[in-house]
Amino acid sequence: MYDLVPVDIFATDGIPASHLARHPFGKIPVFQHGDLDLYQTGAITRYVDEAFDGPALQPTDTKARARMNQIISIADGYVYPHLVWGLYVECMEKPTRGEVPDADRVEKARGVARISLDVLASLLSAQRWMCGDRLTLADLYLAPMIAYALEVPELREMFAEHRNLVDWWKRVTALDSFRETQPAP
Ligand SMILES: N[C@@H](CCC(=O)N[C@@H](CS)C(=O)NCC(=O)O)C(=O)O
Repeated sequence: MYDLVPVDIFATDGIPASHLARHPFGKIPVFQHGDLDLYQTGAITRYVDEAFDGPALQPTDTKARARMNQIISIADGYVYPHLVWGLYVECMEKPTRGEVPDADRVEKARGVARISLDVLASLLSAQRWMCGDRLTLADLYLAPMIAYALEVPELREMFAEHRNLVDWWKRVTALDSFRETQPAP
């Protein structure tokens, strides 16, 4: 049982002070469990996996765990800044606000997007999930980022070049946890 509390960090009058007290960098998400306050998604997701019941989402095998951590890092370091901010926000969101996309940023993001999808397809290979037979945090980390990325027509085309990613995406979108955590429009 949990409460999901939306915070508008883009509010016109600035980030709410109560939120800044919880996240000094002013980002989302933040997490609270009893007397534990946490920010940084990597820390939150690993804690949730370890502190609550349910299937383990981190492999115990050292090599598979290293692979999961590598994919999480790729998601944070390349997929999120370039596919979500560099392409989704620039090409899909900005125009709806009457703003012009930053051409240099888009161009750079395009290059990183291609590498990112090639790399993810290669790491996925013929496996069911990113790190093998079992769903891990790597799949769940990528899921919301890929959902945004696939709103961008050119990324949809790039993604469709990888048959294994398309099949993986069908499995991800069929997860109850994915369907139940769709953001409000
Ligand atoms: N390293 C942080 C990054 C958090 C982050 O960038 N969150 C995004 C939303 S998912 C955000 O708050 N963006 C607003 C901004 O950059 O102003 C984490 O892993 O939690």
